[in-house]
Amino acid sequence: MLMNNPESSSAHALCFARLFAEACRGFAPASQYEGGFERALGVVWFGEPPTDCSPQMADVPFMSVPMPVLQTDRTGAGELWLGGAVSATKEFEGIRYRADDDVLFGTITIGGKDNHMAVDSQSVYERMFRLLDQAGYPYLWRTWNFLADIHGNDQGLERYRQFNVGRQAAYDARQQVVESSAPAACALGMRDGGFCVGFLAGRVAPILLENPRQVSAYHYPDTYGPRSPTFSRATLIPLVDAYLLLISGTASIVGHESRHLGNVRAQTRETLANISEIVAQANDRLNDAWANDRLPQGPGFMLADLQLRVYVRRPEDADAVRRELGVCLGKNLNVCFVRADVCRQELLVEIEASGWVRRTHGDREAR
Ligand code: 3EB
Repeated sequence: MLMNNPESSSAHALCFARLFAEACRGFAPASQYEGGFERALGVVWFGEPPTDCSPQMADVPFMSVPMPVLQTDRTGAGELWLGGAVSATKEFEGIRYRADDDVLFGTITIGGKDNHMAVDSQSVYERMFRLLDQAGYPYLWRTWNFLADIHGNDQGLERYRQFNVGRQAAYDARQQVVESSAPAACALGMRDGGFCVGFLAGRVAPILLENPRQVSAYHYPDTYGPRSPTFSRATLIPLVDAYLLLISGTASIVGHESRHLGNVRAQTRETLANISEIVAQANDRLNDAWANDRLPQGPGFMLADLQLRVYVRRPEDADAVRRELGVCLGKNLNVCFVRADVCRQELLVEIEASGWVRRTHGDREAR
């Protein structure tokens, strides 16, 4: 199995490793992981599912998203989230999940294209909140939302907008203040399947980040739908020995308006400008955190070091996006391309990113 994240060897912190299809035939040997698959919390997977899973791996909560992976050398790709002392897989109202002392990963797939999207999304989010409250991981850090036929009409409203109606209703029912609880997220359309959601939740509150270049999504005007999307631009999570940065799906939106219609290269550059701003916001908060920990200012997040996933609407645009990324960030990128429908029709590309910095650096005793 291929892993190209050096952090994945760290024994206790939550981390993830990139998985590739050719390495995942068999999805083992576990010996290639320190601690093997006992540490596996779950998998987020795109493209053709791996064949011949080892029994150990087959039990891991596995979110299989039927979106084509746009790489010539592989038919499937994803990431494996690793925790510390991870529980056996459990089930709660259709959600399969695993947890360790700090974090819970869960995934659920329901419905089909003909279901009412608002009902499905409210149901999934309510189940998720019930699980988080009962299991004691009250803070939602990240959600991945994938829905079939995202632009389709559902009782007079686009399915993505119905999805937002249902998601907001679940937040209303939980009496949560969206501004202080919305997770990092992405929401994309696929050709097949129903509605699948994956999520990470934890015992510590994430630091929620917004982007000054963009109106917060939960404050979008109602021209984008009767209820706003419920997500933050990023979450920064203080783990025991690292800060984890989870950047939401980010697109060519400035203020609340889509920019560079029809121009995928310009959309890519605008998206990178948005992500850069979010990274700068994260580094500001990191500096506050180092000061709090009485540590010298440590290294910050760097865009070119993050793990990226790029969703493109038209497969033929992937090369142009790859070129733009190369120009802006260099050639040594950790990036995976997936074909998907971005939630506004005019958007051609959306990029999400994640990364870590160590929480302790220099003298570990200096606390
Ligand atoms: C945007 O900025 C682009 O509905 O959860 C990005 C990330 C987008 C998450 C969501 C939507 C969502 O509005 C779309």
